[in-house]
Amino acid sequence: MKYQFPENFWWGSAASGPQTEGVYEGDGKGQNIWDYWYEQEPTKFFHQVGPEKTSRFYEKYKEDIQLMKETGHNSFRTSIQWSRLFPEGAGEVNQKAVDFYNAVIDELIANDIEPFINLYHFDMPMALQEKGGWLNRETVEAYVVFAKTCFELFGDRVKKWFTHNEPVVPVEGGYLYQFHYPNVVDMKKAVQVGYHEVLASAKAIKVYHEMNQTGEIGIILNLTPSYPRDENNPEDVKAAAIADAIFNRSFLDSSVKGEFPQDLIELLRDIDHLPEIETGDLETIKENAVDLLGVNYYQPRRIKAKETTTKLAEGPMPDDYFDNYIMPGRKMNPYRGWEIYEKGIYDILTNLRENYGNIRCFISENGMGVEGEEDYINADGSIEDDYRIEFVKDHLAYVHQAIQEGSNVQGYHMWTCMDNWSWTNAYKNRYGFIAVDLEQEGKRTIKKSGRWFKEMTDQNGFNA
Ligand code: BGP
Repeated sequence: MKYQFPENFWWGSAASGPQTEGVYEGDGKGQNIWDYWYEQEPTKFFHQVGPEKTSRFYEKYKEDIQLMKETGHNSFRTSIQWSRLFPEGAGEVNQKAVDFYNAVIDELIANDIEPFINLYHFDMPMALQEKGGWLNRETVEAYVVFAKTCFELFGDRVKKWFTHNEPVVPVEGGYLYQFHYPNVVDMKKAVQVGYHEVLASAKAIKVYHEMNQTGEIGIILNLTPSYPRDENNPEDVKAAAIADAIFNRSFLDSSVKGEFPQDLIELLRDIDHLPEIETGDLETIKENAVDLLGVNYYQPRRIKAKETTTKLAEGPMPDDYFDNYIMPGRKMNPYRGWEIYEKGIYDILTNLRENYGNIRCFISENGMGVEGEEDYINADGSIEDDYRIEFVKDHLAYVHQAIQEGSNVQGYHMWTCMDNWSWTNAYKNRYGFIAVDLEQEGKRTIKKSGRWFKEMTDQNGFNA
């Protein structure tokens, strides 16, 4: 069967500033929470590898952009590091950062690769974190200044902007499950942090539109479809709906419909965890929905009604309402421990079509990582990552089906192009279709999947 995609489909990959740039303390960059946390607790990081050891995009961006071209990109997403542009989070702009991002944007455009720029990818400047980070409402205002500065500096050439990548992750990681700084467990704080992220996003969208910019602005969400263990068991169905409200609809409804889901509001009210909201906030959120939605998809969430009695924390936690469940017999990613469920991507796109006004969207991350070293390297140095090609094909087949049925999908970006540093997982999972050899000054080698991606994008589709 031939899977042919619409004309002008966006093909490419996604990355982020903190995971690729390097020069983490050079050229005027300020400290962010990752730099700080690594300094304080290096053992939290896989093999104790911290944010200083990236793929060095700061120096190698020209070479990398050529490789993007060679692997068939017509678009590429990265983020502007807040602490590079504003070393203190607010105040003086770092001119070296302006020069660097100008150079990257110009180089992409010169190579016919459209820059997609995200503003926040988990990288709170430490000067703001010291005052509470997203917990402090002042951070919302600092973020709006950061966003406005980016639109002013780069908006003449950047026409696709995103306010956040996966805003639920700093909430889960920093305030519930301890894989981001500040590494606390407190659901009330988690709710306030998430609320401020939503408000910051709406305010940035408002500014963008008021500036009469000529592009589009959206948000990137990791939508994790929540399936009940047994669709005929009302308790499982109810538990799955709660997980969906907390982890998906919290950000999806507020970004696309401009309002928070009623069941989530009721749940939070019952435990006295509603966030502090100021007059006018809800109107701002209502009036500033996104133009465009990025969907990151890696894995589904399987849910069953609560059976365990163990409590993860003294106060309320999302896990008080459901248990996660591993469905027997399912295909798993042996490297990451995640279920591989290709149809999940189709279910998300169908849901967006049926319940979210068929919002203009694209797949902004999808991919598979290998844990540990790349032991699939042949003696001659070639890298045969057929499993990655299969993974992408299987997901693209479902994206294709959704498009056939009317979903408004504009593109597909893989996570990621170059193997890169990934937060506390460092280089545990190598997702790139281009290998990066850290022992050899970051030498790049296109993997089999990178060559396949080029062929596929040249034909705007593939046979399977
Ligand atoms: C996404 C993030 C990326 C990247 C990716 C892989 O959630 O947007 O920043 O980290 O996941 O993550 P990991 O290496 O933890 O599997």
